[in-house]
Amino acid sequence: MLSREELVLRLFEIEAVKFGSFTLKSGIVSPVYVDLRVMISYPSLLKEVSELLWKKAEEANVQYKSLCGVPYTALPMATCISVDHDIPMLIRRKEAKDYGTKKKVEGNCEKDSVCLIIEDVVTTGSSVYETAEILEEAGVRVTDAIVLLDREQGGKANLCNKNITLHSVFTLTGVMKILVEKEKIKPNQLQEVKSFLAKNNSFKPSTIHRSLSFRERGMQKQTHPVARRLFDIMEQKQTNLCFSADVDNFAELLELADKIGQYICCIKTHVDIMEDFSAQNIKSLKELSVRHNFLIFEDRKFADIGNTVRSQYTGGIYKISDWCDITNAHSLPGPGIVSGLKSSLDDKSTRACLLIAEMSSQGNLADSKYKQSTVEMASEHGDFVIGFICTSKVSENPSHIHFTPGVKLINGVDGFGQKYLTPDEVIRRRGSDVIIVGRGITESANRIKTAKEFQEAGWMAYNRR
Ligand code: 5BU
Repeated sequence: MLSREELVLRLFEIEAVKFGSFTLKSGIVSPVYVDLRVMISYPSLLKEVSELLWKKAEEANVQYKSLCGVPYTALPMATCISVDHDIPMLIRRKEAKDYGTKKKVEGNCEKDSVCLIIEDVVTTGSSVYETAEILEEAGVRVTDAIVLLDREQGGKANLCNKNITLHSVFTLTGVMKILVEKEKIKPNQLQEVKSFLAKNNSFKPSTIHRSLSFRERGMQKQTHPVARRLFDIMEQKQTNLCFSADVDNFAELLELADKIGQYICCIKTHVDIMEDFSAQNIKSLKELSVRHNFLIFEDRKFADIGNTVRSQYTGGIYKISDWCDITNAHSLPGPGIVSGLKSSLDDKSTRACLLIAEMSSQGNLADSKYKQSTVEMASEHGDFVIGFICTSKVSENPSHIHFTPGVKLINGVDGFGQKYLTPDEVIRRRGSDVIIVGRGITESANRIKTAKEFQEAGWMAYNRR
């Protein structure tokens, strides 16, 4: 086995770590360049590195059943560990197969078993997190990741925010210190890299808003009045449960709203599935929302050009904008959809919108770039957009509220690909704010008791995070 110093010198020799002036994809000029892909041309070094990664997991006493390398550079490293130590491996596909099973993960995903992620270099931690999300969708849990080189640009803190502990064999400055000692680079190069890293850190301390209470988030200056009302209701009634009242008649909907109103902060409707829509029925729902203090959210999922959604929001037989506090829209058509919706409102302080950043259904097409663009769109329309439909927290802005559908008391999938997660997973682990529950309540033999159970589970998860 090579010593740590010898290994660093080898990495320097094969130019896996280079110093100078490099223009990165982002346009930023960096004094350091790391590319561990070259290692596959040096099998004995690859074996040494893999052994070090495995040892790191041993030292940290990580308990795991399988391992998975982040594609592509860490794949051969994970394979070496798997073969040398007889540990089952999983492979994350970069693209889901478009034929056959559409699997995103290959290998035996034993439900709820822990999978250890192996990575070559971590900068922001996003590749590790993306891999963890896909593994978790496949049913395994991720608690830890081992990386050969931490570039110290916020990845560890970002992953910690997502409840993943990152263990690194080397840090970039640690590698450089060895190279300075061995007189391969000059001390001023180390200083230069240090100040580059400090300036280019992806961890924003604002992320501490995870621990801000709903009340505090309601009090932020930029929080929209509708979001403020919702945060207030949540704290007052101690509930982050939004009931998805997917029934087809108002007698049932009004009865449910009356019976479980005390446990919810919001009721979600699909007005176009009601058999008996009428202004009078909507008036009755409004009255119940005042009596029990909850908001009304029409899950209309607008998806057209601005001019059309404007008419769909205000006109037709439903006149949605007359009665719903919150509605939602796809970001797919671009910002015109938001401008169109809000242009119809005389008073923007009483109506608000959630943008759909991702859906709860399997195989939905929202990738991380789509999510990111949706968050940017929301930020440009803070006078109307108050948050997102998503499966985990997407925005660091404490004024934004995250709503997550696909919630039941146990994980699972329905017959049409709706994926269910538990309140604890959604609120505590994934950092969302509000659980949306439909059939978890409507299909229960005792709907009132079950609604209370969801309210308690959602609130407990909020208090635990
Ligand atoms: P369920 O019975 O708890 O599966 O109902 C979930 C509700 O949330 C249902 O009304 C859906 O139309 C709605 N929904 C969803 O499930 N997933 C999404 O991504 C969005 C809405 Br957007």
